[in-house]
Amino acid sequence: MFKAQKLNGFSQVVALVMAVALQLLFVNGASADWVLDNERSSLSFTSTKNGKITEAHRFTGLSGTVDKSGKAEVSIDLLSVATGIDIRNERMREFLFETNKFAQATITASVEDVLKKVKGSTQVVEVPAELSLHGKKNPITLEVLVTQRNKVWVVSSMSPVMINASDYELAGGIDKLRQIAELASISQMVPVHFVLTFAKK
Ligand code: UQ8
Repeated sequence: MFKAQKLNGFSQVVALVMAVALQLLFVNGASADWVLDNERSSLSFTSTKNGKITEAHRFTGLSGTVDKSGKAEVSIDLLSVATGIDIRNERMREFLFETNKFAQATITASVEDVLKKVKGSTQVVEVPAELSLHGKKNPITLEVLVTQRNKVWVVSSMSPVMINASDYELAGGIDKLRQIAELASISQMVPVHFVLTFAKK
């Protein structure tokens, strides 16, 4: 009697584990049909100081997914900021992005119509999206060139996405960087460019 009960209990645990595993498989399968390939993607931005010195920078840590229902999400690891000067990277993490509080920026969009329209072709489309950065969330419009071929989606900016630092409470951080570097000015308008590759999972 005791033995049978113990076996039943064990079987129940096995059944539960299998059910959870199956559910995880289903949920993952449904939520990530295409996964961002960081090696074949890039996201860069420029800064302009003293009204005349423009420099290009990038984030090296990108991740993201697009599922069949068209839910797209891209995360930017703000710790991965790469300006070519280590001390500047550190200052941007600490005083601008405040990565101890806001380690990532995320972009979300519904691209169901784009997936249908572009399948097997290359087209320019406008994608309404939402950018969450430094604790602030704002709508943005992305004008992108989208190509779908051989189980891969490539999405690139046709025109730069213009970010106004004050929309994300980053104006104070930029001023702090300006003071530390003893500069007369740093532009608050920041153009962002990207090329993203999503590969079939
Ligand atoms: C299938 C389908 C269609 C899918 C679509 C999927 C989808 C939804 C895709 C999403 C696409 C996507 C990823 C879009 C991107 C959207 C955007 C806009 C993301 C935002 C990215 C971001 C976080 C950008 C940064 C923003 C920002 C406000 C940056 C500020 C930059 C500035 C102004 C930096 C100042 C640098 C500077 C001049 C510092 C001064 C300085 C210092 C401090 C220093 O220490 C130093 O060294 C000693 C210097 O050098 C001498 C300095 O110059």
